[in-house]
Amino acid sequence: MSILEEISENLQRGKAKAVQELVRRALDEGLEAQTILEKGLMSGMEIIGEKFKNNQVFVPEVLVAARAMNMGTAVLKPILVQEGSKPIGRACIGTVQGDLHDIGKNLVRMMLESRGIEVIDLGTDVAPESFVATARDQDCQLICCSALLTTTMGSMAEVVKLAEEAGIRGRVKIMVGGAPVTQAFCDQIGADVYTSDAASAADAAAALLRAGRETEKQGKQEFRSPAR
Ligand code: B1M
Repeated sequence: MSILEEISENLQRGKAKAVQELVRRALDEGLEAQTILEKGLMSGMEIIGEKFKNNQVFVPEVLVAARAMNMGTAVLKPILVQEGSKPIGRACIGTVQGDLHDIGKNLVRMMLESRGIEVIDLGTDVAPESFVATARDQDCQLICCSALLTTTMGSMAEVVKLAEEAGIRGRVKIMVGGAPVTQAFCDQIGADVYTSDAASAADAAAALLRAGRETEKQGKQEFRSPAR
């Protein structure tokens, strides 16, 4: 069994400590952090997801696997995220109201940070009002909403509506994602950007912040980059 398969296996069995040790060993053996993330940790989580769907495993097993996933990614974080560089912008991120899934949101956060974006993590079960108040009060250029449940994704529409009502829509871009979210849904609720995975979310966020800086240079009032 390869070390990536071992990581996946141990994650599925919820062996958080073993996962952490294996991730460290894989790094020592020279494997790329991104490869360990995708082919070890995420692939294990995908298998658990499939088993959960087919009623082969249940909430407790999924919970311990999720914990192992988060502990494994914690080892990779310092490598994937460049510390100490000047931020290119600021985002707030959270999983929407009623939704407790945080693995995808944590990955998006990590990828944003790896692109030099400062991130305020609001956690899970975040009320639309909190997203908007944070963006307004803490001068965020991006609001990033994650949802994993079809029953909670509607809360993203409320974030867009409240941002409009708060008068910050011109300077804040709203990004949405998560398994049930689609481009069509993003268009329907009037959010700015939908991306299907964490790396694309980081690319899109960096592009938005670059565009904001250009707008600022041209002396326009709208969406601007912070970098101060
Ligand atoms: Co839940 N759960 N869960 N669960 N869970 C799903 C989502 C489900 C699809 C499983 C299934 O039935 N097949 C299903 C949802 C069905 C639906 O609505 N269509 C489901 C359900 C029903 C539930 C409960 C209702 C179960 C119950 O209690 N009976 C319950 C709800 C609790 C709640 O939130 N109120 C529940 C609970 C849980 C656990 C607590 C046990 C656990 C979460 C633990 C945790 O997160 N700390 C859990 C898990 C782990 C899952 C599965 C198995 C895995 C989700 C995951 O972490 N995937 C999931 C099945 C599945 O997805 N196959 C399932 C890995 C992660 C990396 O992917 O989050 O999609 P994901 O993130 C991706 C992209 O979506 C994207 O980037 C990431 C990859 O790069 N992305 C963004 C995410 N956010 C983004 C934001 C962006 C851009 C991209 O821009 C801002």
